[in-house]
Amino acid sequence: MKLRYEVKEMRKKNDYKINIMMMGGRRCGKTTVLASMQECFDRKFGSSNLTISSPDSATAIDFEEKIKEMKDYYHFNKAYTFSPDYEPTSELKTYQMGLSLKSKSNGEIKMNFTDFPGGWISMKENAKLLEKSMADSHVIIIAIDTPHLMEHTKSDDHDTVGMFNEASNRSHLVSNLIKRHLSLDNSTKMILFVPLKCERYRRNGTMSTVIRKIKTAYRPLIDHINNEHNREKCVMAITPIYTFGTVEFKRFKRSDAGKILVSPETRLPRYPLYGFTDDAGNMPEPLYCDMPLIYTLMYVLTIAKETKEKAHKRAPWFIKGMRKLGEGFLNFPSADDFLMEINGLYSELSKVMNNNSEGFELITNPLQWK
Ligand SMILES: Nc1nc2c(ncn2[C@@H]2O[C@H](COP(=O)(O)OP(=O)(O)OP(=O)(O)O)[C@@H](O)[C@H]2O)c(=O)[nH]1
Ligand SMILES: [Mg+2]
Repeated sequence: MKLRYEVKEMRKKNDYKINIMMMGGRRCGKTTVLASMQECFDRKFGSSNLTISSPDSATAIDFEEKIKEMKDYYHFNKAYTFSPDYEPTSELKTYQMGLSLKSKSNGEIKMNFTDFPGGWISMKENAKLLEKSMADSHVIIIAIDTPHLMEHTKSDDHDTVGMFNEASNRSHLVSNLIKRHLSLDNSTKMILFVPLKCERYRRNGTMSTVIRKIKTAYRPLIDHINNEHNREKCVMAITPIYTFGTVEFKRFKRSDAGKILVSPETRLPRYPLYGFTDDAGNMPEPLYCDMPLIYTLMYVLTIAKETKEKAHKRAPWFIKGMRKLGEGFLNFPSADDFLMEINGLYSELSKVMNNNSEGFELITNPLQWK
C-alpha cells in the first residue's frame, strides 16, 4: 500500500501542469468539443511518440455521454432536421487529460480544462469564481456558436454580426471579462477563438466571413491585445472545429405566422434546426478537433525552447511573462523528450494556421511561428 502511494506521489512530482479555461455562452458546444479532442488527437498522432492517456473516471463518464449523444443523432433518418440541446453542464468542472510519450512510463503533461455552464457568464454571483479560474489559466478557449454569429444580420455588410449573437455568445461580456483580467494581471496567455457548428459556412465558402464577424464581435478584446503595447504578450488565434463534420445549420424554426420562435427567458431562438449534409455517413466525421491541443503544446514547447536557447532576449517582456512557464517546463524530467516532438506538432500547425478559407487565422504571433 505504502509503495503504491509513493509511486503515485512520484508521478505527481514528475508531471507538468497546464491550465486551460473554456469560455463561451450557453449551449454553444464547449463540453462536446472537450469530449471530441481526445479521439481526434490520438487519430492524428497515433503513429508518433505522443499519446493522450485515459482521463480519470469522472471525466470519462461525462465525455462518453457527450460522444454517445453525437453518435445517436446519426441514427436519425438523414432527411430529418433536429435541434440538439442535451445535457447542459450544471457546475464548474475540471476535466483532466494527460499527454505522455509512448517511450516513457512517467512524466506527463497534465492538461486541466475548466468547464462551466455557459449561462454563468452573465451571473454576478459567479464572477469571482470565473476570475479566479482565469487567473490560474495559461490558455483561454473561447467557444463560439457560429450560426448565432452569422445569421439574421441587420445588413449584408460582412462586418455586421447576427441579431442573436450577443444573447448566445455574450461576446462583449466575454471580451470585457478577459480584457479586465489581462489589464489587472499583466500576464501572458494564449487566447483561442474556436468557432463551432460552422460546417455550413465551410461548405458554402464563407469561412473568411466567419473570421471577419469574430473580429467585429470580439473587437474590444482583440483591439486590446493587437496593438503595439500588448501584441507581444499573447498569442491570439482563430481555430475552428467541425465537431460533427456532416451536420450543418439549416435555419431557426419559425411559427406558422413566419416569426422565429424565441424563448422569452434567454431571448434566443428556441429551435436552431440542423440537418445532415448529402455526404453524411453513419458516424460523425470531426475535423480539426485536435488543433486547440496542438496550439497549447506548441505554445508551451516554443516558450520552453526559447528559454532553453536563451533566444528570448529579442523580446524584453519575455523575461517577465513567459520565462516562468518555460523554466517550469524545463525543470520537468521529460522536457527534452517532449521538445523532440516539436517539429511534428509544428508541421501540423503551420499547415493550417493562416488558412482563411478553412477559418484559421493567427491574429498575434509573438512566438514568430511562420
Ligand atoms: N449541430 C451541432 N450541435 C452541436 C455541436 N456541438 C455541440 N452540439 C450540440 O449542442 C448542444 C450543446 O452542446 P454542449 O457541448 O453541451 O454545450 P456547452 O457549451 O457545454 O453548454 P453549457 O454546458 O450549457 O454551457 C448539445 O446537445 C450538443 O450535442 C456541433 O458542432 N453541431
Ligand atoms: Mg457544457
